[in-house]
Amino acid sequence: MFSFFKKKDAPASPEAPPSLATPPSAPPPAAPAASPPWRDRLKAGLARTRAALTTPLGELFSRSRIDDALLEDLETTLLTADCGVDATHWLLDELKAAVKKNKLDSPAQLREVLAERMASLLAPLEKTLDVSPHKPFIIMIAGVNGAGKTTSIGKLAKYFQSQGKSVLLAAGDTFRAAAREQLKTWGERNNVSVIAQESGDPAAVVFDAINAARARGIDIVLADTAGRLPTQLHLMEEIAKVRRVIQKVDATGPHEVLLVLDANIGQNAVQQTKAFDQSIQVTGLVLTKLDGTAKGGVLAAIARQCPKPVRFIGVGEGIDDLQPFRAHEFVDALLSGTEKPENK
Ligand SMILES: Nc1nc2c(ncn2[C@@H]2O[C@H](COP(=O)(O)OP(=O)(O)OP(=O)(O)O)[C@@H](O)[C@H]2O)c(=O)[nH]1
Ligand SMILES: [Mg+2]
Repeated sequence: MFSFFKKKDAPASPEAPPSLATPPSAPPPAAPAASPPWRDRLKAGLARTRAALTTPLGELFSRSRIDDALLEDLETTLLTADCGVDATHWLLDELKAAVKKNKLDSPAQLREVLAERMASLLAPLEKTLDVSPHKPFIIMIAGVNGAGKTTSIGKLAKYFQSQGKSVLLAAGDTFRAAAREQLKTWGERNNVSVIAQESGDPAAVVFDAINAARARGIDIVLADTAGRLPTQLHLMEEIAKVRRVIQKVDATGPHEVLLVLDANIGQNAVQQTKAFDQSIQVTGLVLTKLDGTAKGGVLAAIARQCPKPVRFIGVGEGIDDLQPFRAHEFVDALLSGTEKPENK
């Protein structure tokens, strides 16, 4: 039914980021003729997280009463979904306080409180990216190898175009010719220009792209960069230089520094966010591959440990599988199906 579930042979999300010598990613797959509504795709995408959650949660919430055993099992479940120790304990403290204060005794009520507290935890991360203050609005994309940067740029180009904005792509991943080709393919699919150079310096490519965008009156520049690990200090210095060069061309830029995180990496997302933030001052996150993971709870860990606006979330490889993050919708999708069965 859903495009990304059909692709049984779709490249598996890497457990560990591949090295720079990783073979080029496959070209973007064709968009489905008619996609199911986003809400359905989000729910389907989060099915695995929910499965990790629902088996125990469904069971927990259909128990007859709230007791210590239930709260302990809930703690394990939240940790399994990668909420992290800090967020899990915060949530449990909140739940225990609500149980006491409101004299709750039914697990169904506990589910309601969990949904409500989870939503309030994630709500501060919901901040729409406003691209109107600058023209061109310069967005720099960073992240580890294979996180989904280039694919997200392809999806973002379509998204911004659908908002009536013109877009230009900068092929700042100059490590591999295939990376340039991958971006060009997305450019063709979206009918937008891609500024690339045969070889050389990513900062120079981005410099050219910003000037081209100015000359052409383009609204948004999306600058791709090569994947890198925060431990690769020379590469972190290189991306910091890209940032500095952008600032030289436009003293107000970059207007957004998006860190792309693969949801499969779970708790590592917290470390990556902190490390990239230190080098390039991250202003927003894109969380990809929520369809392939049992770890959607990582957003709760991010909310507690390194809060940054989650601008977009991705639940598939298709061009429409990326949307702005909405906390309530996310929590609904995460917990849907965990209601206490009617007849119990
Ligand atoms: N299932 C799924 N796959 C995704 C998602 N986003 C990206 N991918 C896939 O992840 C793989 C890597 O994506 P890329 O966009 O090439 O990642 P990248 O960060 O640009 O990789 P490098 O440039 O090599 O560092 C591709 O096969 C994408 O199709 C997503 O939300 N869900
Ligand atoms: Mg890439």
